Amino acid sequence: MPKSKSTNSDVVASESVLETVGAGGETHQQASGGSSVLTTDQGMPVSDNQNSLRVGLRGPMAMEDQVYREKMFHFDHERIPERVVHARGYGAHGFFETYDSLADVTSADLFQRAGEKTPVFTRFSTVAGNKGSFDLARDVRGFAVKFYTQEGNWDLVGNNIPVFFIQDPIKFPDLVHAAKQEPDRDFPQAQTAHDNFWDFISLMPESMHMIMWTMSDRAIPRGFRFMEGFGVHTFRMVDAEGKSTFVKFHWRPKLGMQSVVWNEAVKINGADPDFHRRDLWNAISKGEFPEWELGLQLFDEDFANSFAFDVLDSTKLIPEELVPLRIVGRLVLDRLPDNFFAETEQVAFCTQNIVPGLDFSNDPLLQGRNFSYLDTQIKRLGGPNFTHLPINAPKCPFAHFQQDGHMAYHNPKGRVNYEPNSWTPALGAEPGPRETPMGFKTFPEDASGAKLRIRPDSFADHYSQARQFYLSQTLIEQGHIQNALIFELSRVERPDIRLRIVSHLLNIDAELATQVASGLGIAELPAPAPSAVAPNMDLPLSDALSIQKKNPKVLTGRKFGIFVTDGADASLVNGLSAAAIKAGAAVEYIAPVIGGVELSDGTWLAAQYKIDGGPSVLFDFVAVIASANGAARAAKVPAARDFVSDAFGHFKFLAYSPEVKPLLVKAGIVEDLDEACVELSSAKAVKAFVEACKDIRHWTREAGLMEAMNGGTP
Ligand code: HDE
Repeated sequence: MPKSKSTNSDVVASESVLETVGAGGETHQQASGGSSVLTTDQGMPVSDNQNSLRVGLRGPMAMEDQVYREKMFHFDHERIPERVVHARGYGAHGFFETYDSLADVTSADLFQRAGEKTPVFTRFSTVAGNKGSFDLARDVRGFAVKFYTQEGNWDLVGNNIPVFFIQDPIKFPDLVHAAKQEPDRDFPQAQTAHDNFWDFISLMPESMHMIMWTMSDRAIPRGFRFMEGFGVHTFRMVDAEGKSTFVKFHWRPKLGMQSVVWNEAVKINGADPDFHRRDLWNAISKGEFPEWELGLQLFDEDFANSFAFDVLDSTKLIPEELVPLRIVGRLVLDRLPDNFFAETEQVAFCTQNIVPGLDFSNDPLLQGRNFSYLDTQIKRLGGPNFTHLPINAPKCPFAHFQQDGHMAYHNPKGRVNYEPNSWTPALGAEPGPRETPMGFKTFPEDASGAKLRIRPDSFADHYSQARQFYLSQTLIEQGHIQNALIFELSRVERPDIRLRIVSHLLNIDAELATQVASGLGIAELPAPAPSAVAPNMDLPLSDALSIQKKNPKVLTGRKFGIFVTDGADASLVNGLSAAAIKAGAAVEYIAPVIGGVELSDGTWLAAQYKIDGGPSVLFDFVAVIASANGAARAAKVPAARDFVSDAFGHFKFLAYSPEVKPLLVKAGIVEDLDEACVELSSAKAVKAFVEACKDIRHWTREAGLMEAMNGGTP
């Protein structure tokens, strides 16, 4: 049966919009703005966006259909290459506010005036996974900040871990190849638990310090808002007189650090693969702007020479106890991008982007990065003009003679495109910009020596700081590192690789190596790996390296999940919710059906989640408040049972109304309930429960569990 031709009368030309297009030189108004007329890229109004042009009712398509061809051509080219590493990321705009003038150490314009606000764009990322991977991979997180200063863009392209895997940039492609999917099978995605990664690591002892960090809870953060950030390398600050001071950059989250536990991470990835980006989006949308303070470790050449490790070696850090942080300002993220692709995807961070008053050090990784980032942006963004994109363009005045290339958006005006030149307005042309003595000057460091492919002896100690990090953790955190290593290595097929890793662990801590070996069923410990220099077994411990020791004990930014059923005690629900909100937390409700529930006093409570879609892994603390009937029914529902048993298994604080006991019985936890599982029998109990939640997790429960499993040491 021939089909009848449908017409499109939905899109009606609006004259007022047509007038706007073309006004003020704006020729690219998008059709997305309210009632605009839909046009082609060329600005031609489109009469039918539902049907392509055909010959007759059932005949072939006419290739003449330029509207179809343009639309499909554009669609076919929508993707740009994703980043080789850090492909999955999420960004936000904000500002950096300088607390006090830093003129004593740097002439950098953004640090001169107390209260000065510099606009920034920040992008957080995972490293190994592809763009569509999940957020809670065990991985390093990128923490890249573009400061749009009055003297040009400064990109501080850091991570949430202060050290790195390798010492020489020539190893970076090998590291990344080994970490990403194996090339024949293209899996596993976004995880290092596979042979190639651990094979490479086992042959690169310099990575051992970083491995301690990536196996720690730092690699499974609760959200971007709960992470520290680090510039990693030693940089220089240079003052107006040309005096140089070495500097390491640290970001400190106002909410404190928090991580999830591994089993939780695995489940979050299923329940909400966008857990981190959603958290950032929600926080900024609600006006709860995430904030970090910038801390500097400042030191001079004398300190650098006296320090036991080379400050140019990115596998080492300087403990805060040795060089305390000078807090110099705050970063506030207060605006979401208008468009993910235009901003977050197209932002091009380059470590080479620094400003007068800052300089590089000779850290080989930093020097190597300075080539790689520019190079990668040309590939990703298709040419040298990526600074013409608004997200990458400086926000200060700029003038240069760069011209042409793909997509040149603002070539210099006028006759003169070279320098020096002798043009003047009297001769008929503007001479264009000139260099200034105030411009960027490289610190005139002495540099001489033979050209060598060599690693200095000062880079040779690969284990001492790994040991320092491991021993500085709480026993619980040490247990997490052991378990992470056991898990990762249990996914490695080749026993010789597992053994090689254990041989390195023996140089870090005998107990760590023994626990991991036993978790892997290795009956006989291998010999310790040969070590270029004997590790220092006595480095002082550093509390600053532990997440748990730094718990700020606040509920701000945390999320309470309250599972309610019809008939739930209204005063209990309202009292708990009010106490949690007063303490700074957000409250969300989970119910048997998404519509919500009728509470005991007849009021209606809307729910944000149906129980199957709102597992307890999405919340920091949980409560179940149910009627007797509701609890009995919930006890039959696997998702409701998981809600409480997972919360318990993830060492969360758990509160419940007295009627909920049958659910706890069915969930198999009733006999194990401890002081962090609180029956809400009174208003006092509610208050005490909310107060106790400030511990964030009840680690004692985990200690007991470990003791039961190990028959001794946690
Ligand atoms: Fe990167 N890194 N990296 N990296 N890196 C990239 O640049 C590279 C390193 C970091 O949100 C790439 O734009 C080399 C350390 C972040 O857009 C690439 C070496 C640190 C981001 C690249 C390193 C980082 C990147 C891929 C060893 C912490 C994401 C896409 C010498 C201090 C930035 C891109 C964003 C991205 C190269 C090591 C952080 C290929 C060669 C150390 C946060 O250029």
